[in-house]
Amino acid sequence: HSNLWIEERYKDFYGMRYKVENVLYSKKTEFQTVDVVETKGHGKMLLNDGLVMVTERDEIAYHDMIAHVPLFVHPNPKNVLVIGGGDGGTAREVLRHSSVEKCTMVEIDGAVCEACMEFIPQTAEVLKGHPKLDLIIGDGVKFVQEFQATNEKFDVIIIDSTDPIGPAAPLFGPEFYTNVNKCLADNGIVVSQGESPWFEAEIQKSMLGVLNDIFKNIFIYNFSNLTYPGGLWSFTFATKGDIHPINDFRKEAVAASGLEFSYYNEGLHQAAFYLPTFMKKNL
Ligand code: AG3
Repeated sequence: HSNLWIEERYKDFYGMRYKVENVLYSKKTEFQTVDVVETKGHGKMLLNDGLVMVTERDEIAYHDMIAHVPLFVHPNPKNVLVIGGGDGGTAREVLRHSSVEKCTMVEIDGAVCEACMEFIPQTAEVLKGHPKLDLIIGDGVKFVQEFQATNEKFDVIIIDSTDPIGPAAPLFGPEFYTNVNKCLADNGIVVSQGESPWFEAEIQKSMLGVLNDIFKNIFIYNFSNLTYPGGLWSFTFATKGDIHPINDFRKEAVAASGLEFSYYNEGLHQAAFYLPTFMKKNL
């Protein structure tokens, strides 16, 4: 019997190992290596360049928190943009909101969508066709540059990226966020995958600095999952107008939506913004 394990190496000092039952997909694309494996304990798992992006067991924590936090703060989110998120999990959660009329998703690597549609329908079913989804395979950096020529604006923009190495690196810089800001409506919100507070304090500090120069209010919030290095992970939250993620949180809308969540709830939404002391230094 096979004794295959996969390991995500974090820098040169830490690794997380998973027993693999089956390798389902493996492809070297123009951007990265994309693998889908069936694990023994975490269900199907997507890795980009050997880094765990999604597992069936814990993806809900990430996708609930990246999508529902901004969507229950914005007063009336209708037009949403997702950059990255090729597995479909973020778009899936965005599209559960009845106020949302259109979700545009811009993923740079079509192979990620293709692999997930075939092997991880839990997140990617929505990509096979949803009347409100506009799936674009293309470069998000270019997209936000060019989109300004239209007179459309987004209410919420979600940056569901990989780590700031490889194809996602520009998604952490000032030029990108200047363009994101121009694509937002007046009361718009941008939420971004914000890396590990334990291991990447410097990256978080630099992200918050970039956002602070461009947006009105900036915050960082946490959630925990099973598979990202260190378990505790962050999202940044930045607003174009004067919106506050707790004071303007539409609490009543959570129950009124009739949606059921297995991770997200009213209490967690608020608690997520209360930070460990060492993180406050970066704000
Ligand atoms: N986005 C990737 C989060 C970063 C994971 N980093 C790591 N494993 N080193 C996840 C995409 C989910 N839609």
